[in-house]
Amino acid sequence: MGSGRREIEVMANLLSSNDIQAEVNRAHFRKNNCLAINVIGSPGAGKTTLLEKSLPLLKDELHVGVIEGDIFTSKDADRISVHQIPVIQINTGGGCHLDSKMVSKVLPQYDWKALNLMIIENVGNLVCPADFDLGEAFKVIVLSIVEGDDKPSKYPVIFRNAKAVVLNKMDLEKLTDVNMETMKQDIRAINPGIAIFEVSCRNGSGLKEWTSWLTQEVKAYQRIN
Ligand SMILES: Nc1nc2c(ncn2[C@@H]2O[C@H](COP(=O)(O)OP(=O)(O)OP(=O)(O)O)[C@@H](O)[C@H]2O)c(=O)[nH]1
Ligand SMILES: [Mg+2]
Repeated sequence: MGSGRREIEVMANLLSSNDIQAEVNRAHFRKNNCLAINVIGSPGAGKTTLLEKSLPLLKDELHVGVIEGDIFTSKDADRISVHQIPVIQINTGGGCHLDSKMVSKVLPQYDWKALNLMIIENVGNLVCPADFDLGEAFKVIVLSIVEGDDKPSKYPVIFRNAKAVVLNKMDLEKLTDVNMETMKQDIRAINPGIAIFEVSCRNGSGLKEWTSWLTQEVKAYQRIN
């Protein structure tokens, strides 16, 4: 009982120190007029692929930087660097999520005058990253439809806290028993205002809608900033 209480206190302190640094990061993004988004999803949902496919569509109007979060390896940063944009890999060395201090350490390495969108790909995980504010303007979920239509109701916290969800791998719909209406209804029951995009990174469907929405979000952020 006693040790249980101590564990709860430790977790609360960890979160509050994370929140303090997150506000510092948020002020940094605001000062530099750069919209920062925190992209969250299970391992293999297609987060890096979505970035790879979105960057060519975003590049005409926006100047994009990327922070890649992974437990080990720089594989995702290597994939993004092909697009000739600034990208830094953070390895958590075992941690299942990025935190605001890890993000703050890499911020000085970017040329902020040259950026208006910072995309942070979190460690593949649909649970832990939901609790850690990085200082982003908002969270985006990438959920591959093959994970199953029950996932939004089983993992509601992240859906409650996100501004948009990309339902990826739509090209595989016919090969699965996923019920798209159930999935979307469950998402809207958790978060009625969330923007939902049905995308296939494989055949390109839905990518234009997603990137146009994101471009508008950057413009809206810069207007009110
Ligand atoms: N069929 C299909 N496969 C896809 C699609 N998007 C991504 N994939 C594949 O899914 C696999 C995982 O994609 P990644 O982009 O590496 O996934 P991720 O979410 O970044 O994974 P982690 O960074 O390890 O968490 C790759 O083999 C992709 O080619 C899609 O729309 N359709
Ligand atoms: Mg990835």
